[in-house]
Amino acid sequence: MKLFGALALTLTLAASAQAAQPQITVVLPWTRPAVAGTNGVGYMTLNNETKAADTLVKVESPLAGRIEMHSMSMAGGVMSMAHQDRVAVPACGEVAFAPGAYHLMLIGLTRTVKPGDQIPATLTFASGRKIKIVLPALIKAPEPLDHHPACR
Ligand SMILES: [Cu+2]
Repeated sequence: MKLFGALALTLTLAASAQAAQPQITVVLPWTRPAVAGTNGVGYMTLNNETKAADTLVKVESPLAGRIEMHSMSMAGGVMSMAHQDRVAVPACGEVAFAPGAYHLMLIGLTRTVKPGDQIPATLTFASGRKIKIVLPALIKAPEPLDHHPACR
């Protein structure tokens, strides 16, 4: 009886530790409608609730030939995009992929993306962490959430 109790308690603790595991969460992923063969864009915010920095190294989707990470900057009144191999996600911090900033370029859409469509993608981090996301196609940027993830 006593043994069973201890075992049940251990399992319960293990389950709650699993649920409370700090992680990187992806907030408000979205894309814009675009025609097949052209390039789409992707936006999201990465929230790192962990005390370990990580780095986004790859983004893939079955609906795009490839996905590049781009930064955007203004120099002498000219907006330019630069390809980034890696995007750092600081410990206890966040990185926004948003219009006018970092963004995902979905190079060579394999089909037309209409408003309301859902584009699946997989994020791979330097740590080996993989996160599957779905980017809904929206005509207008969503209202940003007031999110303040706890860092543990
Ligand atoms: Cu770009």
